Amino acid sequence: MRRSAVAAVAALLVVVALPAMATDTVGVVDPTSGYWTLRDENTNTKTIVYGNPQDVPFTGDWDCDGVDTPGLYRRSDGFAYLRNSNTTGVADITFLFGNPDDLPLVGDFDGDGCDTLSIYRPSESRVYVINSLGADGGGLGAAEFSYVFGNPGDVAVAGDWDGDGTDSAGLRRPSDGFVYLRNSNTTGIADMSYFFGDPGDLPVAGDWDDDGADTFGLFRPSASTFYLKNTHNTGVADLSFPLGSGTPVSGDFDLNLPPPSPPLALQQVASGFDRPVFVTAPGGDPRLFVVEQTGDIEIISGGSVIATPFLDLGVTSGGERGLLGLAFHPDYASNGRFYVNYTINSVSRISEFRVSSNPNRADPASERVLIQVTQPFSNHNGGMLQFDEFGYLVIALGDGGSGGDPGDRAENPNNLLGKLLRIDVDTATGGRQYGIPADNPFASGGGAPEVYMYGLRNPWRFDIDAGLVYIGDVGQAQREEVTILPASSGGANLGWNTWEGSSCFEGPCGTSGFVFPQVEYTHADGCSVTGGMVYRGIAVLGLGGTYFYADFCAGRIHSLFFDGGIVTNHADRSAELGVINQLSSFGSDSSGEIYVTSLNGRVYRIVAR
Ligand SMILES: [Ca+2]
Ligand SMILES: [Ca+2]
Ligand SMILES: [Ca+2]
Ligand SMILES: [Ca+2]
Repeated sequence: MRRSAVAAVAALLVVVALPAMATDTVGVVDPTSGYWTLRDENTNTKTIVYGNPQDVPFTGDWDCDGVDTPGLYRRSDGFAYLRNSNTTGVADITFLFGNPDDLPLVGDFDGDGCDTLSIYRPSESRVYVINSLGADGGGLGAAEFSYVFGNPGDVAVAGDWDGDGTDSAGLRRPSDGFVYLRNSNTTGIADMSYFFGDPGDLPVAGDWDDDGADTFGLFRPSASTFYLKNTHNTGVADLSFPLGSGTPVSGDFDLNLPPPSPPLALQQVASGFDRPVFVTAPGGDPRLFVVEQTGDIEIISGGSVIATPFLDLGVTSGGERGLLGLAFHPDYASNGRFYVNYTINSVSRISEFRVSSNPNRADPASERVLIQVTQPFSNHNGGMLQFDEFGYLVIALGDGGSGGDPGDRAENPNNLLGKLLRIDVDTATGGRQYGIPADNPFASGGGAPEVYMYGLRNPWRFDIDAGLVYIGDVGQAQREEVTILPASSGGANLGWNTWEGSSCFEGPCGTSGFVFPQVEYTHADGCSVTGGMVYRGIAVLGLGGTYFYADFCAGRIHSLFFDGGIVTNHADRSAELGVINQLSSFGSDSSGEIYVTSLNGRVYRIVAR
């Protein structure tokens, strides 16, 4: 948002190339969760967690290094909390701030290249300029001077409207949708004013086009959309884009993100399936196996569907019941064994089958039931199956259903419901049809030995990739979530039904001992998360390591990158991939290419545009 005085002078004098001045971008802060989603010049985003619910967020360059970072004003204790890096963490500087009703006004009012935290006091329509930060642990210094600008109800932001290297106040007047800008920090009328946006829009300021002068932008909460303008006059925005929901912030965040994803498209592979819920393939096998909720596994081979199903399994189907998951043994090519997760009558069954002498037909009589769990209600049956990097089968089971987990099964480590389980299908020990991996968290007591992770509501889909587990857990009525955690964190408690995402569901809601999601969204943006997969194919250059997920109701596919514990490049891909009706699942073939299934019978593949 700010530009140093040195750079401003240099721009006038120097004819050789200047160092590139970074363009300002925007972010949104979710007031209920403290998640900050910051966007870079390439439209990639990074999510960090900072602050408490209801903190007033802002950004500024507190340490004069050219990078804007978060700050918070916490009304409950009157303190400002400033942080010097765009990462999850605690404040670097903390001091008491103003009066309870004061609003933070961040800017470089003396042109020294450092932002400070000044005050706009709405009750007086007065700007109090303070050109130094409060000492850590102390109070904010006295105002150096103040000036009157605006009317009661105006919302103030600071910016360098005339590009002279010094910030001054700008106002957005919600009552009439006008912007009022002042170029000097003195009492007086606006130097410029113009109409921009709708009454409820929230202002940000920044140098969006890198010309050295700040201009206004607006965030429209009703549309979760930014409208950025490069000139000080009435007219349409130069740039608009959606970016989550919450409170807008702006600045040069220098996020250093991975390169943007290549543009994608969705290509239909086949249609006419009966409620397809998954696709997968054995390692090295060119065929694609399509799981139908109604009990068949179909094969797409050489571009066409083989007439007779691979397996026609008797299941109890409908709603959230049926044939829900399929995983081929890592040694399928030699042992012909595969595993299914399905419901029949009122039980969930994890069973092994074998292929017959015909490679396109399973032997329906080969079933070996490994696990059978009674389902107290028809919904929340989980469904996913996947072998991990150690050759153990990981199994998703929901909390048993109804609403709110009435039996508190998910948090009970002795109950198999509301869990990821992890078993060894190649051995049979302790009177079971399978073995227990020695490093399972409760292998030697404290809970059921099969339990791998718990506190899950309905983990319909997960993916294990490169030492990480990506779990999409379907929420109750408020929040959908994706949690990404190391595969080595067996015993992790994902919170349900104490927490629904980062929202307290059944208190007391302490935070200790719980793992919280990296991604969550409310039912304003969907109804049921469809956990996805990490791209490991070769057909789309530059897409490797990208995780895709979606929402069943919204039909929008999102992608993100997870590295070093941080979510970046989190993006809504619906402009490229469209909106997919009843998006039931993601899946992959043996080459790592990613597919999408819809209950309407179609199977799509994600391809380069
Ligand atoms: Ca800085
Ligand atoms: Ca300054
Ligand atoms: Ca100025
Ligand atoms: Ca500009």
